Formats: sequence, C-alpha cells, structure tokens
Amino acid sequence: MSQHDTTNDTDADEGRRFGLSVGRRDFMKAGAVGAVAASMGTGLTSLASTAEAGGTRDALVEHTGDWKPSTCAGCTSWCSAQILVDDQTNRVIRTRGHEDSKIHGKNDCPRQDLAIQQLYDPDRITQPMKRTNPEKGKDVDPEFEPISWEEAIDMLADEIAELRENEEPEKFMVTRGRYTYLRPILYSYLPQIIGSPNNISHSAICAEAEKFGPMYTEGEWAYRQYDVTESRYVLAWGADPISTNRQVSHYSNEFGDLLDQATVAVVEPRLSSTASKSDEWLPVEPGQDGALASAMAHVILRDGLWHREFVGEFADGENRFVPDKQVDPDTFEESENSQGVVEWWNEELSDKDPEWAAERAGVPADQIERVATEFADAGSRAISWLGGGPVMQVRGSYAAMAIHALNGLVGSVGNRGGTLYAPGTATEDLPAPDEYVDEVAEEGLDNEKIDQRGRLEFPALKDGESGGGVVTNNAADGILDEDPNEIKVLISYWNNFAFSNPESQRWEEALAKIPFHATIETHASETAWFADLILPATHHQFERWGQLRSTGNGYRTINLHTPVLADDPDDPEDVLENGRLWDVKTDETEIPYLLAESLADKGFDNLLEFFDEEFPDPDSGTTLREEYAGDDFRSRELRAQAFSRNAIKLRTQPMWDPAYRNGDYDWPGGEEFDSWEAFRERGIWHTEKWEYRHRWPSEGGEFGTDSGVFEFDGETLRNALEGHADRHDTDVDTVLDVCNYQGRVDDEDAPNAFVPHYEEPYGMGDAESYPFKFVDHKDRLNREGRSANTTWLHEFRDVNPGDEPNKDVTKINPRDAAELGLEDGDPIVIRSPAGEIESEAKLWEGVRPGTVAKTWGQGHWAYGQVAAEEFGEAARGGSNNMVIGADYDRLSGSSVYYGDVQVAIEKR
Ligand SMILES: Nc1nc2c(c(=O)[nH]1)N[C@H]1C(S)=C(S)[C@@H](COP(=O)(O)OP(=O)(O)OC[C@H]3O[C@@H](n4cnc5c(=O)[nH]c(N)nc54)[C@H](O)[C@@H]3O)O[C@H]1N2
Ligand SMILES: Nc1nc2c(c(=O)[nH]1)N[C@H]1C(S)=C(S)[C@@H](COP(=O)(O)OP(=O)(O)OC[C@H]3O[C@@H](n4cnc5c(=O)[nH]c(N)nc54)[C@H](O)[C@@H]3O)O[C@H]1N2
Ligand code: SF4
Ligand SMILES: [Mo]
Repeated sequence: MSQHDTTNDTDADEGRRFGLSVGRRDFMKAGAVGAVAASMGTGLTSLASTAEAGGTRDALVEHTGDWKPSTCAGCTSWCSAQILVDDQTNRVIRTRGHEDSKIHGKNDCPRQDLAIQQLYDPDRITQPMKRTNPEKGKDVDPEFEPISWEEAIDMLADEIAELRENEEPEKFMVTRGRYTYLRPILYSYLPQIIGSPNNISHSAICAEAEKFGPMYTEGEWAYRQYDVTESRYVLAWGADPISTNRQVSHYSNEFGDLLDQATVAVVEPRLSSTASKSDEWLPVEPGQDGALASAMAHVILRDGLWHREFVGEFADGENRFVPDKQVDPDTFEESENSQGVVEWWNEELSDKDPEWAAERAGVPADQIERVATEFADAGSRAISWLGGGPVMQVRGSYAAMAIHALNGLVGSVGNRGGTLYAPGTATEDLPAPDEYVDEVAEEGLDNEKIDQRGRLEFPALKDGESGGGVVTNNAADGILDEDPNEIKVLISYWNNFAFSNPESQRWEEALAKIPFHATIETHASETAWFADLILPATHHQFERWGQLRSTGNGYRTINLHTPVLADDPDDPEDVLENGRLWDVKTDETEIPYLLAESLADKGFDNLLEFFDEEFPDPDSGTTLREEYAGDDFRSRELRAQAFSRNAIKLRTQPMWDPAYRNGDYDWPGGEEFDSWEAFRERGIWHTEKWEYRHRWPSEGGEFGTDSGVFEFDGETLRNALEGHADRHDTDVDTVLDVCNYQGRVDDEDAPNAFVPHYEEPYGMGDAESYPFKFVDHKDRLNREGRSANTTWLHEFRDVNPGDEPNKDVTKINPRDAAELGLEDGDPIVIRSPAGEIESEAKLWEGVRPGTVAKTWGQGHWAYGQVAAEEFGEAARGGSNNMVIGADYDRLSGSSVYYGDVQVAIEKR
C-alpha cells in the first residue's frame, strides 16, 4: 500500500493542472504532511524494535497515545469509533470501533482506515479559494486563488445581503449531502432566517423508496435494524450487508454465526458479496422483485404458513386462500395487530403463483416455493430485508411495500429475530429560530421549493404528506428552468451533486448557471469546479464536533464526533491551534456563525442575535460574547468554535446533565452521565434494549399507521394519495396516471392502487437499441462519495466480486460476451439515452445474461490526483451516473438507479 507521493505536488505546472492557482506556501504545507509521515515511519520502526517479541502491535497501541472517541461517517452505519492519536506527532495513526459499543465493539469495517487517508490527503483544500474566471463550465479552468477566511465570508455575506435588500431571499439555496445532527443550523435555520424555502437534501438520491415500504404498512418512515443474532431465516432483497447497506460492522461480525444458525437467501441480479456466502441466490431479473414478493406472499397464504397471532385466522379454521379464488372477508377474523390480508389476497395475490413470478423474474418456480416456505417455517424469526436495489426504481414504492409486508405475514415485525426499529433516544432539539424570522423572510418562505415537490407529478409522500419528501435530482431542472424561481446564491455542503445524481450532466449545467455558489467541502470535487468560493471543511471524523447515531443489536447509540487532535476539545483556542491540519472550518457551525457576524456588519443581525441569545454554554450559562469579547476576526473565530461546542452540548444535554433530564424532559431511559466531561470523554451513549413486540396492539402498543395496526390493505397510503389528489382538485387515478404507475383505484384490469402489488418495470430506453439492463452497485470501499481520492479504494477494488484492482471494469456474462464478440479486457462503450461512458469488459458468471454490472464510484474528472486520471482534464474510469437517466419513483420522490436502466454495449 503506498500513500500517493506528496512530492508530486512540487511539480512545476501542478497549479495549472489543478486549475487552482495555488501559491508556493501551500505546496510547502503539503510537503510538511509528507515529512511528518516520513518521520513517523522511523519513529514507529524504532518503537517496534524495542518492544518485546510478539508484542509490537500492543506496544504501538498502548504506549504511543490515547484512544479518543469519535464517529465514522463512512456510510449510514455511522459507527461509534475510537481514534489513536500519537502523542509525539499529534497524528492519527489508527481508528477502530468504539470498545464500549454494544453494537459492534472494537470491530469496525475496513473503510474506517480510509478515513485516515482522507484526513492526510495531500489534495485536500487547505484554505479558502475564490474563482477568478467568471466563465463556468466543465472545460473551463476556474482559476482559483487562495483568499483569507475573512474575505471569503465577507464575499458570501455580501451576496446574501443583496438578496435580502432586494426582497428576493427565496433565490438563496442550500444543498446538503451527508451531515451530522448539528445540521439544522446550516441546513434549516440559516435559510429560514434569511427567508428561503430552498434547502435541498440528498435523501431522494439515497434511499427514500426503501422507507416507503415500512411507512405504508406499519407507519415508519425509517430504516430497520435486523435482529440477526436471533434470526432463523434471512431473505435479503438487493441488500449486501457484509459489504454495503447499514451497520456493516455489526452484520459482518455476526455473519459467520448467522450462517450457522439461519438460512440466508439473497435476491440480487448479481452475485454480491453476501450472495456469494449465502445458502440461496435468487438471481432476479432486474426490476422484477415485486413479482417474487407477491408470489412468496401467495405461497405463505395458500399453504397456511402465516402468523396467526399477528394476522388472524379463518373463523372456522379452514384455509380459504385457494389460488384463483376470492375470499369472503366475513369468514376471516383479523387479529388486533393487522388488517386487510383478505383484501390483499383478493386484489393482488390470488393468481400470483410461483409459475407466474418465474416467468417474469427469471427465478425457477421451485426455488420461489422453497424460499417462501422455509422463510415462513422460521416462524416469526424471519427477516425480509429490504435494500435499495429492488425499489430505487421507476415504480419501486409498491415493491417496497410488498417486500416489507412479508414481515407482517410471518409476524416478525418488531419481534425476536425479525425487523426492529430504534429505541427512543435522549437527544434534545436545538433551539428554534422562529422568533428571529422577519417579514421579508416570511414572504420568501411562502414560495414553492425548487425541487417542485408536491406538484401533481411529484407526490413525494414522505410521512403520509403530499410533498412531504424531497425530489433531490429534480432541483437541477428547477434551477435550469427557473421554475418556481431563479436561484442566485447557493451554499452546497458535504455533497457532490455534480457527480452523485443520475444524469449528472444536468447538475453541471445547473451549477454553471447559478451566479454565486459557495461550496463547503474537503476536496476540489466536480461540484467545487463550478463554485465561486470553496470553503474548506474540517474532516468529520477527526476535526470537529458533531453527533450521529447507530442502530443495531437491539440498541441505538448516540455517537459524538470530537476534534481529536486538540488536547482539550472544549477549549476553542486549543481546537483552532491544534485541532485541525489546515485553515479549515466546520460546515454546520463555524461557517454559519461567521456568516452571521458578517451579515450583522451589513445591517442584518437576526441570525447573529439568534446564535448569541440561544446558544450559551449550557453548563455555565456563559454567552459567546462573555467568553470571547472583541470584534476582530480572531475573536469571531473563537466565538464560532465556542458556538460549535455549545451546540453539541445543547443537543446532548439530557444525557449528561442530571438536572436537565430530571426536569420536564421526557426521559426515554438509557445510560446516564453526570457531567459533560464524562460523556465527552466516552463519546457514546446507549438506549435501553428494544423490547420485542411492544408496538403490537395485542401487547398494548400501536403502529404509526392511520389505523394504528399493520396494514396489508394500504389504508394510510389511500389517505395520503387522496390528500395529494385533493390538493390538485383531481382524483387518485389521475395522480397515478401522471406519475406513471399501473395501479388504479377501482379498475378490474389494473392492480389495486393501495395494496402492495406488482408493477412492471419501465424501460428507460427501448429494448432493441439498448438491450442490456444496467446493474449499478456500491463499492465495498466507497465511503459514499468520499473515498474517491484514497489510493486504497483503487488498489483493493477486487474486494468487490468480479472487479479488478486499479480498473473500472464492466461485468458481462460470458454468454453475452460471446454474442458481442467480446473478450476479457476489451475496451467498450456503454451507451444509454442519457449518455455514454468508456469501460473495459470483464467476463464473469456472476451476472445474469442480459444484464451488465458496474461498480459505482469511478469516473471522477476532478476531486484529486488519485480520483481523476488527470485533474480537471480526464476522468479515471466511467461515472455510472452519466448513463443512468434522470427518472423518478414519484410516490417517494426517489431517483431511479436500478431495474429500469437500459444500455447498449459496444466494442471500442
Ligand atoms: N460500502 C459501502 N456501504 C455503504 C455505502 C457506501 O458508499 N459504501 N453507502 C451507504 C448509503 S449512503 C446507503 S443509502 C446504503 C444503501 O444500501 P443499500 O440500500 O443496501 O444499497 P443500494 O446501493 O441502494 O443497493 C444496490 C444493490 O441492489 C442490487 N440491485 C440492482 N438492481 C436490482 C434489482 O432490480 N433487484 C434487486 N433485488 N437488487 C438489485 C445491486 O446489485 C446492489 O447490490 O449503503 C450504505 N452503505
Ligand atoms: N450511480 C450511483 N449514484 C449514487 C449512489 C450509487 O450507489 N450509485 N449512491 C447514492 C447515495 S446512497 C448517496 S447517499 C449519494 C451520496 O452523494 P452526495 O450526497 O453527493 O455525497 P458524497 O458524494 O458522499 O459527498 C462527497 C463530497 O463531500 C465532501 N466531503 C468529504 N468529507 C467531508 C467532510 O468531512 N465535510 C464536508 N463538509 N465535506 C466533506 C467531498 O469534498 C465531496 O465533494 O450518492 C448517490 N449516488
Ligand atoms: S460500517 Fe460504515 S460507519 Fe461503520 S466503520 Fe464501516 S464505513 Fe464507518
Ligand atoms: Mo445513501
């Protein structure tokens, strides 16, 4: 493993290649990282040689520094972590899972180590940069120049102040990707006080369609945790939990035991890591999961394998779920826990037998029978594990409902060995800004959002509400069409929308159109290429305050991000001096605070007043100005850091402040700390353990649906769809027609719109010109989009079944390859109606004939010297999002990645 050579940076024309005119000082700084690394190497070697034989590893761990708590945000597992910081060099040398975590203990996943490469990446942005070339475009060198924080913040404040003066605050926009739970400050409160409704999150390019399933069956717009230690059957749908998905660390720990005690079956068009280690692989035709789910439900009911206590029973005990026969609802006595199973059978399942599904899904009927039977034979200790693959598709919402409803049929919902949610946590909401919102802002906030959510064609029914969710990728069209309004000033943070959105070419255009764009990132990403201002961010795992949470093994933990490089993280001076490598600041706290000060200079002081009034240190009551008076920029920077610390203390106060938790606060139970220092030093807090079945109405609980029970008949969905139709003075059938679904309210020839049901996949591209289905999947070493510039990502690409180190291959079944005349290593072009990319053929049996699979995450033309072939000039590999067109599962607002994407493959 070689850290890429920092001495490259001194290459004479590097500045030009980077498109960043960087001064000599920066190269020297980069050089200094290299020097530390080199000297550390010697230090460790000598330390190792003095340690006792066999104990070198322990010597390293025990004697070189302290393990400090933080959080890994490498994926949505958000594992609590511990970081070993070397005493002598103040350098992070190791990370691991937090030893006290009841979810994963010290065991993390290998991706944590890549975070260290991110931290010390010589290509990080080390100080603010301003664009000097007013022209914007992919092929236009931005000609960035370094500037001071004071100048940078002033520039941004000028732009915002101007919008306010012109009474057009709705032309301001914030986008976010990953975040910590200090996010409301930048993502919600800042635009609210300025007066813009336009805060757009990445959620709909992430996994919203997945949440649709549990929402419209049991009323939970949330991810599940899976009780794998108690389970006897795991049926994973497009989820690859030892490689991606959520809680990879925990599920990887448990996977060996799981295979001993349970059967694992994986529904996947490609042989994923999990499929390769499981008992059954159902190599589904992309987009046809809904057919399998309906057929499995059919078998479970036909054979009388459902869970009586959860679902109910025929009054006389005779099973009337006979294929092709309708059931009289009066003959069935529903349990207190659920409703509508008879309707589901009558409207959808009665004729969906395994033969019917086999024809569509390309999986043998006897395998469907066997898997459905063994799944239900595990009783309630069976998991139907819903990943993004089967549902981030044009009509994916209904497949999500069907797949999740299988958990209802076998009674594994909230039950031992089944699908659990998170026990209640003791975080507190940050102070609310409502009092600081003035009239100009109120008017701005009345505008429609730029992603057009809630329009007839974008129901985005999060939490049952019309327009309740985001339609991330459509914001690009909103910006381009100035519909509902023009966007003049954008702050983007912790995302790379010009790369991560399907048909990302549209974002390049949209970003080029925005007159002023500031981005807060660690790297010069594709998005930064279009920015006017790059504000360099602290690294989330090592250099800042924040908080995330993990859910697994029956618990939820609250995990702190701490600035581990500072000796005393509570001391703002120490954090600014020692807590970060470069002249970088924290997106969610310090930057909004500095901006508030600068806006106040320009006559708009609502934001500053809010921060000053509402964010004192909750321990001492000291306000920011009492702690650091003075109006020079240094005092402001210190207040900004104190603000960060106070914000995290306020957010976590119930956990560490006995007086607070014993007051009015509705304490949910869980660990109790007696002081901030005690909590901060440990950095992790546990809930109580999930109590099985406590939400079952038969046990005195309630589900979050409109009916309060688990719904097989989609009553909550009916209400949500009717709400959306009413808002547009139309009927549900029109909504479904406009949104491209097949279900209807009352039409013999169409599926019932409310029950979980099969919808045919919809091809993006005609099958004749684009004969292959494209199967996109995450890299085992992707840290979402953030490990792109680490060498290990590229060196170890073969941790993905079928991939090759340092290459970006496309996996093609040898039978298809023979027809195309392709051999291993042949250069190819992948073409779709959206665009084309270049790749290399890899003949591999692990993909279904008729499909090609390609790992996501390559194809950067910016981001850094490792990520790109030539920074700003040439891409390394091909970005899948250039061929995945922009389309939507409109009921959830989700972007489509799977099932419907069709491509042509040609030899280059
Ligand atoms: N290693 C790693 N892990 C991660 C992340 C990461 O970047 N890297 N990111 C995290 C994030 S942000 C998220 S949202 C989660 C998402 O985690 P998941 O929801 O589990 O993952 P997706 O990437 O949406 O799912 C893609 C999978 O579906 C399969 N697939 C494609 N088409 C179909 C189909 O038609 N049917 C079926 N059944 N499967 C299909 C693909 O082969 C792939 O295995 O992962 C998190 N975990
Ligand atoms: N084809 C395809 N596309 C996908 C996916 C896929 O599986 N296939 N996955 C989708 C999913 S699930 C998601 S969640 C999105 C993720 O996509 P985005 O939400 O766009 O986020 P990332 O790409 O992870 O963010 C990368 C940016 O974060 C910056 N960054 C890195 N570390 C930090 C930090 O500590 N602080 C700050 N402020 N910035 C930092 C980097 O400079 C970089 O530009 O991508 C989606 N896009
Ligand atoms: S599973 Fe995700 S959050 Fe946990 S250590 Fe790995 S990358 Fe980090
Ligand atoms: Mo995601």
